[in-house]
Amino acid sequence: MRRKEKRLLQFAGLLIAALLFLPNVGLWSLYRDRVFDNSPDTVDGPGGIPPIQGLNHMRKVAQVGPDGVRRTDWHDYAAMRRDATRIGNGEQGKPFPLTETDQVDQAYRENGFNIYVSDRISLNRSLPDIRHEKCKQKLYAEKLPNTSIIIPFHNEGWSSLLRTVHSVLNRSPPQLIAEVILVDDFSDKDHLKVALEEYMTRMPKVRILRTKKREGLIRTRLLGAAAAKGEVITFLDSHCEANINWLPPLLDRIAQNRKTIVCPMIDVIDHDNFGYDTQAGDAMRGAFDWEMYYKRIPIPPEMQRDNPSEPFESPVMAGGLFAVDRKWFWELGGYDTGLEIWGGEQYEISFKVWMCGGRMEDIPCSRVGHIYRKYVPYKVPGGISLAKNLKRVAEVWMDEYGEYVYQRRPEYRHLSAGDMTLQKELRNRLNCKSFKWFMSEVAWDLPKHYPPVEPPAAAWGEIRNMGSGMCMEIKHFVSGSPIRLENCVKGRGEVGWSHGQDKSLYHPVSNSCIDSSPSERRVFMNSCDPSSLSQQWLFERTNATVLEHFNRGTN
Ligand code: LR7
Ligand code: MN
Repeated sequence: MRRKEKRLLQFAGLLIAALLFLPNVGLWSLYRDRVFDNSPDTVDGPGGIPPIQGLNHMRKVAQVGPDGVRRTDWHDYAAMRRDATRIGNGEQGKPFPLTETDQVDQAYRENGFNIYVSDRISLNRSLPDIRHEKCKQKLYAEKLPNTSIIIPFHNEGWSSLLRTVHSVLNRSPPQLIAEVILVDDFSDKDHLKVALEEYMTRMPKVRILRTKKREGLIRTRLLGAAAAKGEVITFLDSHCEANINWLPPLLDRIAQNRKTIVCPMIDVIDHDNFGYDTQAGDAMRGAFDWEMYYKRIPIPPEMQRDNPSEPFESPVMAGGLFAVDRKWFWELGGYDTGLEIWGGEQYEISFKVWMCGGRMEDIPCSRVGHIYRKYVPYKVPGGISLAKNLKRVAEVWMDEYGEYVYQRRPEYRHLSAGDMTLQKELRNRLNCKSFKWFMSEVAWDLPKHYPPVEPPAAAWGEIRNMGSGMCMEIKHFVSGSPIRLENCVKGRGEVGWSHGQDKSLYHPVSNSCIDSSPSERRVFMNSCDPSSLSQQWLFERTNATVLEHFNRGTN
């Protein structure tokens, strides 16, 4: 064969291969249409796929960046065109027109959102592309890690669960999805048994795992993570909808730094009408108040973000939707398995990734909708409290800042939260930084919104030794006086002390304070000097409840 002919043949071969295997053009795209577009209520656009203004010939060419990384346009324009033509209930993320009869209590009872409406919207419904304009131009590394998608569920509605899975498969490059793992947390609803398994036989990438008893969302996620094979694990709630090109921006950040945990923008799917929209204020930092409620705070101007499409650091995640390098997740110890049913795990993973050498970001170009429910529909087994989870997190991670939490939630102080040895060991082993560091370097803007309140921190009266029953008193009412033990006599000036807000141990009668000389290992009385650290004392623990009773004289 002559050289020229050989070239021609090679070229033709390549062309055929491309037609066959490229995700957006060849047979594969037809196959995908067939597999995923068969939900019973699918509404197809009229007669084929007309070109949409601005969506054709948009693919940007791959570029090699200054770092030598080849970046490409990951958009699936064919799918976007198909989506843009869809009309029908809830399409383009539009609210479903509700009549009063649609809003009966029964519709909300089992799921906390209107399941009647959900059932009448296609499992493949289209969503509005509400990303920042700049997101539409962005290129991401050509070589990205693949991911296992892990979706825990407990008694989730049929259409809301399936729409989660459909949206993920419809809107992710297939080569980036290693698998989708549905983890059933001991649901008792019929539709989640055989029917679900049968349905999923048509989706070869979907696996179903089940817990053997009700574990709660934290250990359920762990079960999925332990079975995952992807390089990255991506957690989603069981009532989500992934939006256009949501996945590459997440994986790209992990590819750049495997210790970065990334969260998409979480959009709101209305629990009444299923309209799709941003959260109020859209991009914000994740934070908490001192009662440990999750809060969102505005991105401070000091962060100088001139490009709102760029990732930004967030102190705390919302909890349910994030991607993490699989090995890094396990290096961080996964989650504390002592966390029960619901809540607290978002703080645990956030504090520990920041304090133990990683970081966390929100990614404006990645958007996923979540149904924010009207109320929690499922039962929480008796004896289980969110308080215990929060206390574990505070005890292991929050150091002296735990005190602020106990100030606001005195009932946590003496709550027993189980054994935390393993968690504390992990923190030591990973050589994690202090919570003070976290507050000053990561969540530095949080106190402006939720100022921690210094404990009214006080104890006063006699200081009685529990062995001898005797009291601490000063020998002379003069500076330099030693401190000694003497029988306690109520009202005798020598034995009255107060441990004030300023952390001094004050003796009001002599108007002097306990001072210390660390070099001589000696304590003695001295005139009070509020600026002197040698006069400040901190109880390891104080009991706000007891103090409060004492203050009010209720004992
Ligand atoms: O016992 C349970 N077993 C489970 O498997 C209880 C729940 N689950 C599943 C459930 O089906 C769902 O898929 O776990 C997932 C999360 O439970 P939800 O949807 O009841 O939680 P939520 O959306 O009310 O609450 C948020 O905070 C939780 C705290 O533990 C979790 O981190 C959720 O994932 C989290 N959701 C989000 O971050 C989405 C944005 C909402 C916010 C803020
Ligand atoms: Mn949820």
